[in-house]
Amino acid sequence: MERTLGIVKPDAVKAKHTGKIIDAYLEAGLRIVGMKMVHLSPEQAKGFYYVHKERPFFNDLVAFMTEGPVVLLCLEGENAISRNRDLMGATNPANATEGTLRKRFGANIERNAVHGSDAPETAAFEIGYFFNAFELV
Ligand code: IDP
Ligand code: MG
Repeated sequence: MERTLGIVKPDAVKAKHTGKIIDAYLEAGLRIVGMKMVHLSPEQAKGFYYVHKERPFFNDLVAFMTEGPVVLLCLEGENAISRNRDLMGATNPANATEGTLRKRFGANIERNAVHGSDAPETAAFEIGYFFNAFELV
């Protein structure tokens, strides 16, 4: 059993895709064990994406992730991390497989609708960054 962090990013929340994305997680057999809507501050977004702080797109990414509310989800299931990455599709929606969340709802390499942890270590960091033990059922 594994846990991963999913985020419905501000573009997808604004476009009213939250319900469809949550439905896709559930249909894929991922259980929701934590969920909340928040509007991230710049400091919170920078801390979450600190691994990318030297990347040229970092400031734009922080601006994007703070432009409106996001939905944070802790998802659980067997191989939840890689299964969620498969469900999401490639970072750039143009390269994403048909039917994936980023193909369905992403606009471009930045505004790509969803986040998903990419490894057990990052999942542990990301879940702990946003949820405390009492918020996970
Ligand atoms: P991932 O979300 O598929 O794991 P990462 O490389 O970890 O992709 O990048 C984190 C986020 O940063 C992406 O989801 C996307 O929103 C943004 N991003 C990644 N690469 C670029 C880029 O080349 N230009 C603009 N934004 C990018
Ligand atoms: Mg990543």
